[in-house]
Amino acid sequence: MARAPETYDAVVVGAGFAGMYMLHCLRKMGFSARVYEAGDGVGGTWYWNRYPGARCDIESLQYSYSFSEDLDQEWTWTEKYAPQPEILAYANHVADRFDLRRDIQFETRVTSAVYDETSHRWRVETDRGDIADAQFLIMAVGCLSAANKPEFPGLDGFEGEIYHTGEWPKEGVDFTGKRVAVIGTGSSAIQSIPIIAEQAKALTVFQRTPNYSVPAWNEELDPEYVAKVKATYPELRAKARARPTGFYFPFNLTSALDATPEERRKVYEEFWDRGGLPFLGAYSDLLFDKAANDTIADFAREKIRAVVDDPETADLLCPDNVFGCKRLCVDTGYYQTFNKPHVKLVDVSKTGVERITPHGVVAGGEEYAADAIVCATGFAAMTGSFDRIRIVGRNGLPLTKKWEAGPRTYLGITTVGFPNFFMITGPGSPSVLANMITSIEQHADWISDCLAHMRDIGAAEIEPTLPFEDDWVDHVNEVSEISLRSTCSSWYVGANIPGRPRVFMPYIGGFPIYVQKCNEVMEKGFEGFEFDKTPKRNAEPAVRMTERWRAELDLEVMSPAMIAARKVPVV
Ligand code: N01
Repeated sequence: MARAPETYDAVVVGAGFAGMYMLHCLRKMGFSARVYEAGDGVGGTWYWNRYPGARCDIESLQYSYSFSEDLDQEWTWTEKYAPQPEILAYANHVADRFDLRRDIQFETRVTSAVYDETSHRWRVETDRGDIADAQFLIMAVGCLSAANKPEFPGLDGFEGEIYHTGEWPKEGVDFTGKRVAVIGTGSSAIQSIPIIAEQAKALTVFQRTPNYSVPAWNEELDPEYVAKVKATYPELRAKARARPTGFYFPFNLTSALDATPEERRKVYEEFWDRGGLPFLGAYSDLLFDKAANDTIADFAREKIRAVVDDPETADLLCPDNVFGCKRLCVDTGYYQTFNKPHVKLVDVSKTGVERITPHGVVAGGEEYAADAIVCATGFAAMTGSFDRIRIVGRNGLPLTKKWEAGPRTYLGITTVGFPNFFMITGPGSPSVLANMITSIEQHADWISDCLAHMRDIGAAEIEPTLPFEDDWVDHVNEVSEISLRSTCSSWYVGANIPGRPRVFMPYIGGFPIYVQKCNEVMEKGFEGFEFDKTPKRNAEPAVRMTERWRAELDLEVMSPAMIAARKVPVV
């Protein structure tokens, strides 16, 4: 007998940092909710990516929730960049602290969600046979969650073990005494390779495109420093929200081209010594002016050559594309690893990985023996997790069909044809170009106020309108074109996966500018949306959860970018 549907105000898909906070907000606003999560625990990205060396690359004191001052005070990070187990422990602490688990159903994957135009509700089905009937469907599926597993010929016949960094076994993997092949040299590879090399008997790294990486200089946090931050945490959080990247770091407002070579070297050395992503703050025009970018790229290549002993290997490790165009990597001992006698780099830029044999990997006509293969091959970014679910909107339109030429959204939160459907950090929002946790909180707060507004005015349905969506998509594209980041083959544009449309997916206009836009849309009674198919009901809403996002823009930091981007603020 078919199960009767369970009825909720909202179904949330995913119990990562987005799903957890969304659930907290929904409860706070008095909505009933069910969260479905494929894993057997909370944490999302930090649940799945358990590969050796996984850690955040935004300082933990900022890469954490900011919605609860009590939480900020009671949790203590131990390292500048927390390792994955500590971040997962934090996620579990939050789940317990806010009693979230009772509304989360684990080990359950949502398979289908179909909108019923008559009832204005979503019918959601799972791989466990659940059927849920909900007014709102909120996708908290993450931007980098659907693993990209290239179908290398012969992979099925491999007699050793095969792993993907994004689906790492819970019990861990011991590579001691093994010959390991790592395919890929993105952030996951760059973090894991030094640790795998410590265990493995032999390590062969297959590189299609080299990446720039800056040292993390990770360290244990000094308790005095932590106490100092905690004493003024709200101020730090406010400063972070006002920054284009949603986190705070020192930023040099001058142009790289106005400095002499000697001055530049001094500045680059100073920012290199700080390490990590803030290295990109060395000058204001690095991501807008190719000549400025060449100066930082030269400096980074020099650093690689200074570390790597074998000149041929060093050459292969030196990228020749725009610095920071692909997501910048942050490492601990990555380049040094290639000086170890049992570590070998194989260039597959021309031939690709040709095939897998039962005992190894073939590239350039040569077989490299391996007992284990680690695919550090990334994700079907931004839209991959949506594609895995059969999502059907108005008039039977599947989301995959609507997005077949690339995702189209209004604000990266909603999309025409899919009423009562919300995305947290969806394509067309800052998401991966800003502090993800900050981006998540801003979206969940905005969605909460939107839903509460609908309850206030008695609306059953909300949907964006086409002209506003088209304008937003045009704006997202236009802004991306003035940043050098749109110029290379990265996962930002879907170029890592054959056959995907090439569209710059995240919004690069800067986090505060984006937040300001979301605030304005809301203040104008949710401009660009229709409630129950009539724009007349767009009354001024009450500001509840979004109050804290009404931050002043950090114009000092924005202005150089504005100039560089012809009056459009980009970082
Ligand atoms: O994935 P990636 P990732 N044959 O797509 C290669 C975040 N993150 O998991 O560049 C051979 O960056 C591919 O080559 P190419 C962060 O935002 C953060 O490492 O496409 N190689 C590339 O080298 C990051 O950017 C942290 O030519 C193939 C690699 O595999 C994002 O997640 C840590 C191939 C994939 O790199 C994704 O990172 C980890 C093929 N068929 C991740 N297919 C932090 O530090 C792909 N490759 C917080």
